[in-house]
Amino acid sequence: MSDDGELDLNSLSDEDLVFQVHDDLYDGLKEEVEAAVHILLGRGWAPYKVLTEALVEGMRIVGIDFRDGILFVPEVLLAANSMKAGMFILRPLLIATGAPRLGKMVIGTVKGDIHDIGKNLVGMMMEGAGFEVIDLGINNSVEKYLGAIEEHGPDILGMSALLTTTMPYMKVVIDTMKEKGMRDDYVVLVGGAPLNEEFAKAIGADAYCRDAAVAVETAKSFMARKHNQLAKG
Ligand code: B1M
Repeated sequence: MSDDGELDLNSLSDEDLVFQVHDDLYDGLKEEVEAAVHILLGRGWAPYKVLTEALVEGMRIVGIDFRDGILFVPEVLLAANSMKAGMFILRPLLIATGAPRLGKMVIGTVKGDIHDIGKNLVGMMMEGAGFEVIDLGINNSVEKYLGAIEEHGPDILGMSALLTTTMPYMKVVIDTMKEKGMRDDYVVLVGGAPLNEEFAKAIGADAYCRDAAVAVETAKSFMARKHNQLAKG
């Protein structure tokens, strides 16, 4: 504690500071979260470690209490804003890898769904891995996805859904792609907390991605396959 009774984040051990970030995220204390992210980076933590151990884990705890009716939408919004502020600091660090361009991805959250933290994280990690990412934001209709595909000609279409009520919309998009005879021209990756592999298979996606790291690995392996096929002619 400092003289004025405020907690001095710098005085905490790494472990305590990470717990403090979880608490501050929970309480929606954006400036404290930002300060702790800077401190951890200053102590030599890799950006990805800060992201996963401090921010993503903090949001996981928020999610449990939201589910159990201990936290409500206004509090979760504050937590989400704090998370985004932390991610904003990490973004350039996660992206600045100088990796060669591996491919292009269009990504967006499906219609009716405004959750974007996970989708943003996937976008960041994909950029960091060398993909060009076109982020359509939230609440995307099938027309919006198809328009973006036409405009940008990506290798991969990524869709995110966090609600059991919105995840079926992914099938609407994939079915429309099939109807238009364009499904096989793109790799379709899907993700979001309520999904699983079975669901991805059932709707005709190419793969389910449990988290951002898996999304990157899956995208890379699909791109490698594509290049091998092209090389074979
Ligand atoms: Co919402 N919410 N929420 N919420 N919210 C959940 C999803 C919920 C599980 C909470 C709960 O009850 N435990 C629940 C859904 C229940 C269900 O459908 N079965 C829920 C609900 C009910 C709601 C509302 C309906 C609440 C209400 O209004 N009564 C409402 C819906 C609004 C709408 O969308 N129409 C709502 C609103 C909100 C807020 C606005 C307050 C806020 C969103 C703020 C924002 O995103 N800007 C919010 C939040 C923050 C959450 C929780 C707490 C956290 C989500 C999050 O950001 N996680 C969430 C609880 C939970 O998920 N446990 C919850 C952190 C993020 C890093 O993880 O998003 O899973 P995640 O992303 C991961 C992977 O899933 C994967 O990689 C990411 C990174 O590793 N991934 C992909 C995600 N997308 C991918 C796409 C890919 C690949 C991988 O493409 C290739």
